[in-house]
Amino acid sequence: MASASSDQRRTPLPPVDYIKGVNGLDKIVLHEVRGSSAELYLYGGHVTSWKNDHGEELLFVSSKAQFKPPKAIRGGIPICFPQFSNLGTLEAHGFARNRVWSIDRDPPPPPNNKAFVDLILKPTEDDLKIWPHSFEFRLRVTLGPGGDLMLTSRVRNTDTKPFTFTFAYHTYLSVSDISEVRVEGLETLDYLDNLKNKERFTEQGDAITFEGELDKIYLSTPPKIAILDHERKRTFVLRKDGLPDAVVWNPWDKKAKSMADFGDEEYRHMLCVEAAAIEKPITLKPNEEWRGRQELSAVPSSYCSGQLDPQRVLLGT
Ligand code: TA6
Repeated sequence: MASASSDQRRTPLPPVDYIKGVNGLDKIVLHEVRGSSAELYLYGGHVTSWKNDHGEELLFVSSKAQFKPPKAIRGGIPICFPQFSNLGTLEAHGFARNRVWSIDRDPPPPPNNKAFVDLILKPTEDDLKIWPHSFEFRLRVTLGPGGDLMLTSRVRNTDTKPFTFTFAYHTYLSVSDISEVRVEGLETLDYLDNLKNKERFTEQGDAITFEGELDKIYLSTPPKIAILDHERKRTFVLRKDGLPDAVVWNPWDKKAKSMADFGDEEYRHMLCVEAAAIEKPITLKPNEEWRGRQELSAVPSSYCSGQLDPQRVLLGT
């Protein structure tokens, strides 16, 4: 049998595929030439997969995720807008993650040599009944040449009056085992503890490790946070802009068992680190636009009994 020509072997995948995903939901796949990929659903504007050039999945999606409106997909990167909260009259964490977004066929200037897609969300008549503010939300998902995953949200006030919102990229990272994980970059910061009635505390002076349920909103955090997975010798670096806060959440065993769309033991293999704007809600005047960006990269870390210098990771040196 004739072997594929070298050209055929090297024929690159189209950078963007439009296919059907779970339950026939519309899904977009971004490919990067060295083999990295990302996937997102129009439902929720929801990134559900980010793989490195070895095809390793870097995000966590629960095996019990329902992929069925109106329930948000459990895992990946849910978009929390127009509120980050389980309180109030809106659905928990707002309604953006429970709506079908459309593809922006006339995107602003594309990023050079990167695979990307632009999605757009505008409120329906029903949405305006529960949140009476007209807006245009453009989400750009980009896969960079090094496999970095970037999400850029632009929210424009298209109404005649100001509105205020809070926001988070509710990112679920895949980890070997939560006991192997530490988070650098949030030391000594103030945080609101969701497990203690959102009371304000100050974090201790060294890395965050995990021995039980943790649900904290860190305030005015640095633009870079490192999540180190000792077992996999992998460090996630989260860079953010326009998002001063960061939520860190692991449900642990009891809360895991209380979630129907989350496996009882899955808490061991995930950690949420969420670039957010919560403490100081964002107010937009008519026609004003806000931009919130997060970039995720996964780097090999020779993190073994302190060999990795977290400061070097955070400072990017
Ligand atoms: O980001 C942490 C958090 O606010 C937790 O309190 C927990 O409720 C989690 O979000 C999941 O929320 P969800 O609405 O997606 O079940």
